[in-house]
Amino acid sequence: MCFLSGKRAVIGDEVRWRTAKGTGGVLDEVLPRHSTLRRLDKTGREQVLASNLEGVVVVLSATSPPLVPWLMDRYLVAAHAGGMRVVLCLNKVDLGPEDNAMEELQHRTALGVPLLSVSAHTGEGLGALRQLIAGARAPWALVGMSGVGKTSILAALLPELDVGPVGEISEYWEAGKHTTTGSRIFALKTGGELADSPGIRSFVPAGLSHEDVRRHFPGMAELPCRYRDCLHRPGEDGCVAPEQIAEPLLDSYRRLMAEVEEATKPSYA
Ligand SMILES: Nc1nc2c(ncn2[C@@H]2O[C@H](COP(=O)(O)OP(=O)(O)O)[C@@H](O)[C@H]2O)c(=O)[nH]1
Ligand SMILES: [Mg+2]
Ligand SMILES: [Zn+2]
Repeated sequence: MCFLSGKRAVIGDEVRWRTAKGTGGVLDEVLPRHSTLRRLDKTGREQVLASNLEGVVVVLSATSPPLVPWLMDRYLVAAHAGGMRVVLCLNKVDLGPEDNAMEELQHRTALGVPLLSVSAHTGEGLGALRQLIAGARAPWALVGMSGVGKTSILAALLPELDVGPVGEISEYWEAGKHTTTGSRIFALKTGGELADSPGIRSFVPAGLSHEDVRRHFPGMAELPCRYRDCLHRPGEDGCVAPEQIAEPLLDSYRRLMAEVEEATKPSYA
């Protein structure tokens, strides 16, 4: 692990570094990030979770653990706002469908959000995930709650236990390689690169404006409300969101919008 004046390189970062006696190396510079996934940490400070990814695979399970709709929506908005693609990935389909979860997912797929259904245990659907990853120019990362099966999916995609790490930099002053801390990026034999990530319980996207939320939340940008910049908040004049957006999706949107409003409120301290 390398440190740069207290600032950590995150998964996907491209860095300049040099070898140093007694340590793994010294990190000189984190190169500009093409895309980022950012959230607020527990203390309210902005934290970059990953950078330079093609996208995130939001791993979900319908039961054990149950689907948490608002969490996947936050990943969707944060990743899109940060310049990344998003694919929802319902794992554990071998356990059978669960009506509530399927309905929640359908609200989103109907608005164009891509969904893969897989089972890390039976291998069902993993071909489509391999294909997605093989076709990308940058790594994808598995994100989502603890227990949904991220590590199981990674292991299923690496049956040969090919842990050929992309994150280890082998040449002095070599720039443009991916480095990781804790998590690593794995090269798949079938092409492309994939990283695991630790599960997180809450996700408050960082650095978002109201407009970012409106623009990147599924279905909200295109609504024909009376005012073109309508934020679809409760009681908004001439807002058609309640008629056109499924209630649970609108609730999730409004909850995120309210949180962003709270986070971006000017303080007069
Ligand atoms: N039935 C079923 N269980 C799964 C599947 N994938 C993972 N699990 C189980 O879910 C639990 C959590 O898996 P893990 O990969 O550690 O989840 P992570 O916390 O997201 O990395 C483990 O008990 C796995 O055996 C699946 O496709 N089907
Ligand atoms: Mg895990
Ligand atoms: Zn509206």
